[in-house]
Formats: sequence, C-alpha cells, structure tokens
Amino acid sequence: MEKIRVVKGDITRIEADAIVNAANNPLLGGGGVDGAIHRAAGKELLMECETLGGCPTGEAKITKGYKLPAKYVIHTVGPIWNGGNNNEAALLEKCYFNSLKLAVENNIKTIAFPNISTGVYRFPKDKAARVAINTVKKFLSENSAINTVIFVVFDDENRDIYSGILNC
Ligand code: AR6
Repeated sequence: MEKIRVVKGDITRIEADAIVNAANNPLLGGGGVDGAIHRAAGKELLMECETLGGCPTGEAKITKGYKLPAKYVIHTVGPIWNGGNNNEAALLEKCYFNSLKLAVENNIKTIAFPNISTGVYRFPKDKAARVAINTVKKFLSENSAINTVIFVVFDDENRDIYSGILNC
C-alpha cells in the first residue's frame, strides 16, 4: 500500500495518530489551520501550549490532541516567505523533517500534514509542495517506523499540485 496519501478537507477531522499544526513562534494559536486546530481541540490545547515556551522556526513540539480525533498535535513553525533567498526552503524542509522525527520518537504511525507556510506565510504553493514531498519521501526511505503520511490539502490549487507531483 502507498505510504503517502493526499486527502482534501479539514485536518481537524482526520483520524491519524498525529496531525501537524502550521503554528507561529509563540505557539499560542492564531488564524488559518492553527485557529481551526485550537477550536476543535478545545482550550486544554492552549493550556498545554502555554507550558512549551514557544518554538523556533523550523522546529517542532508535541502536545496531546484533546478533543481532536488525533491523539497528538505536532506544532511546527514554517518560514514566512520573503522572496526565496532567506533560507525559506531549508526552513520548510526542517519543519517536515523535525515533525517526522518527533513522530517516530513518540511511536506515531500515521501523521497528517497541512500545507505549511502556504497561507498567511505566503510560501508559493508549488515550491512548498516539492519541499514537502521530497522531504517526506526521503524520510520514509530511510526510516520504516512511519506507516502513512497524509497530505491534507484544503484548496483545489494545492490538491491539483499534490496530485500532479504524486501522480494520484
Ligand atoms: N485543514 C487543513 N488545511 C487548512 C485548514 C484546515 N482546517 N485551514 C487552513 N488550511 P495557514 P501558514 C490550509 O495560513 O501559512 C496562522 O495564523 C490553508 O489553506 O494556516 O503556515 C498561524 O497562527 C493553507 O494551505 O498557515 C501563523 O501565524 C495551509 O493550511 C500563520 O497563520 C497553511 O495556511 C502560519 O501561516
């Protein structure tokens, strides 16, 4: 069975061991997918996030999922797009890599990613998809602990980009 899947929809509804949040440095909630995850998980998620001391860009931290179907939330902070010559691609790669590493450390078998940085942070969607897919494929080829990675696409443009690259 394919280890990588593309699903269109709301990541807060996904039944996976972990969903990834495209958060910001303070980890105290925000708009976009971050806001949706906090709303669906309930206020206990914010309370746990308040104990984490924030998160540098490219790093990842884990919490419980509370009212979400997912057992865990992995919070990562994507780069803000600033023209492309400011380490944006390397930082985005770190988001995917560090989220997967944290997943393995927590015995997570299925993990769902949103399209990190492609909303408020304005990372071009096609470039971001290539970074996401290449990083995940490389990780899976070197590490057998993760069974399934789901790319959750929220808009038609990202759905077409991911389906095109992955041929699905
Ligand atoms: N499920 C799946 N994907 C979603 C959902 C959802 N419910 N809602 C939005 N998306 P963004 P960023 C998609 O802006 O660019 C927040 O305020 C959305 O269409 O959520 O990394 C944070 O607090 C887009 O493709 O995250 C930070 O301050 C993708 O998720 C900042 O935005 C990411 O868009 C982070 O910006």
